[in-house]
Amino acid sequence: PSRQLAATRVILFLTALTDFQISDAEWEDMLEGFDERSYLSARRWKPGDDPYTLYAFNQRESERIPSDRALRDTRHYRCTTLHYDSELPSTSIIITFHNEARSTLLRTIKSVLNRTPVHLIYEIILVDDFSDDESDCQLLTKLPKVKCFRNNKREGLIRSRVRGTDAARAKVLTFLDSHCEVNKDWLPPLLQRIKEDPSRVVSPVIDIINMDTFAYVAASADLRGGFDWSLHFKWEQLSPEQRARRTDPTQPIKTPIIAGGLFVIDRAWFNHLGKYDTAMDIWGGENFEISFRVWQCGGSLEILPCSRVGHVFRKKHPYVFPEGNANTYIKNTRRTAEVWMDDFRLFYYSARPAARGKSYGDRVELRKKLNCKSFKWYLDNVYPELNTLYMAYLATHKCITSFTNVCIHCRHLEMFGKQQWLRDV
Ligand SMILES: [Mn+2]
Repeated sequence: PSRQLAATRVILFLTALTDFQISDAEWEDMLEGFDERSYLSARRWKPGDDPYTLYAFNQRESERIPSDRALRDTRHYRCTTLHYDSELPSTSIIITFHNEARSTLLRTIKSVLNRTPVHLIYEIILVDDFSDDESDCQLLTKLPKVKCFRNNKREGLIRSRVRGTDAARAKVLTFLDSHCEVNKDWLPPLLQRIKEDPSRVVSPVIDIINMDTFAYVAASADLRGGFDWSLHFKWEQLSPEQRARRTDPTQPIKTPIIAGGLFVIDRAWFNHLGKYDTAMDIWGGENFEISFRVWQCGGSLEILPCSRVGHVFRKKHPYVFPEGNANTYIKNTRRTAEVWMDDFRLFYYSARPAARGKSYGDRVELRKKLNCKSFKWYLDNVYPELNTLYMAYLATHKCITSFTNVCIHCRHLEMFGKQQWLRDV
């Protein structure tokens, strides 16, 4: 066994030097060096237990499915005719998790190792956000390219991701959720767009892994990220006009906001833009903050229909928020509204009255330093649909259509308390 270990070390060392020269046989040996059966059996679902209790998805079904199952290629057929540069930057893949099911975490990693050209994976960085069992993460470092970092207290998604990015060494960062499966050729389209323009932040189309059956289902490729004034994320169908303009279904879709779980960004650009707001807790709202920041500070966000990654969508979070789910979301989104939305934050406060009076800190200095554009610019150029809704409302209430004059001229708004917001925020 010790000779085997030494051999594995030599292989790992050579791998680091010469990724291009790994043979398929060597790569398979490295994958087989991980004892998957004992990893999974140590924390299996037990007959009689409710299979939803621990993870809010069907743990039993997930464990019945192999870590390397075949997936239907859900892309438009024209995607298979596209060509990508033979030299693309490699990426550090960052996966943060807290008490993830071993079966889904492993399948996320195995799908990456099985469906990505080896030389494009610089490393896979796991950040274990203080899970109950530290070996969930540690044992996985026997898989090639996988590193494990463990927080010594619960930090939440945002600070965990920053920890992962600070350790990352590749030119490009790829964030994945811990219950995903990447599909065929998922990575080259994403890296290609960033190689051409590092200010782009790109996401795959997120296919649906059914939380009950774990069936892999194609998502519509005609969606983009949208939201309402309460900063509630929603998928939006492209409008008929937008669809009419899309003559080529392989073209990127510009999106006002990303869902946040899965995306790819140039590492230098991520650092330049101020990473994440590390005062945000646990989960939620960070996708608004980074989306506004990218757009307003000179970048762009797009969804690439020829890149597909499946994700287990759940109805609730399987873990607790120490300060409560709603409070955390409000804290995180208020920080976003105060720094990035200018006077339009008033509409956020009207939609979320509970956010008034909450502490939020600020990243205003960062915004000044980066010399970013206004939220008005964002509404006019990136998400006019949100503004239109608001303007239509003003028009029906006989209000002035310029935001700055609203409260002077529009008495009808008083019934919605808008006069009051101006005073108390
Ligand atoms: Mn998720």
